Amino acid sequence: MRAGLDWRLYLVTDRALAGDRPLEQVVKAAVAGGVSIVQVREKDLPTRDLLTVALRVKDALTGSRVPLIINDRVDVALACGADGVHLGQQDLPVSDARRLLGPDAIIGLSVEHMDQVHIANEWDVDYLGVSPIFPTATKTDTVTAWGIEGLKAIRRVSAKPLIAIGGLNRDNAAEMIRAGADGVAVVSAICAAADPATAARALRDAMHHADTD
Ligand code: TZP
Ligand code: MG
Repeated sequence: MRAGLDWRLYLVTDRALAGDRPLEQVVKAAVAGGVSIVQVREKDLPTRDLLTVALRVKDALTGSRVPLIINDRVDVALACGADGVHLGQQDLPVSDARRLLGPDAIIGLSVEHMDQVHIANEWDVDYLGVSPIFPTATKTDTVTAWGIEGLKAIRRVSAKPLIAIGGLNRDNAAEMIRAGADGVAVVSAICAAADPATAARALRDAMHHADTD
């Protein structure tokens, strides 16, 4: 559990969407634009290659104070010295991840059903990934989308930081904050953007207006 984190703009990587640009370059630009957390999520890579990518991204984050999270893989998080891990419902249980990574690690958990939200209230998990808010072409093996009403319903029963994910961009990010999200996670809105720094800044600005509306 880590205090004082900025949850607001959470980048999830997809090097295929980054095209021929090195992922580290996209990550650096995104951080310059205001991304506050980075998750390495490269589902198709063998372990060794995933570790290499994670180490490169970690390098790109040096000096930024932006935490590095690894999707699914506690072993890779340990091997690269990441700040934490993001778990799905089929990954290692939160309690095992916590035991392996220690009390200071950031542990996130995807929630797809309301019963999972209630159970997570009892767990030592730092944030919930509300997955997905909207259907998205970036991840198609998702369950029923929560929508805005689903996000509001989760906010009513959970005190955990909530990170909304799925189909989010500069046009709907503010609505997530108004519905109770602490932050917004994006893949394509930044990784596929021609200018990731500008894309991140636009997301950040959009959410800033949500606070002051
Ligand atoms: N988990 C739920 S939806 C999603 C993940 C990793 C993909 C979100 O991608 P995009 O491009 O931001 O809609
Ligand atoms: Mg997962």
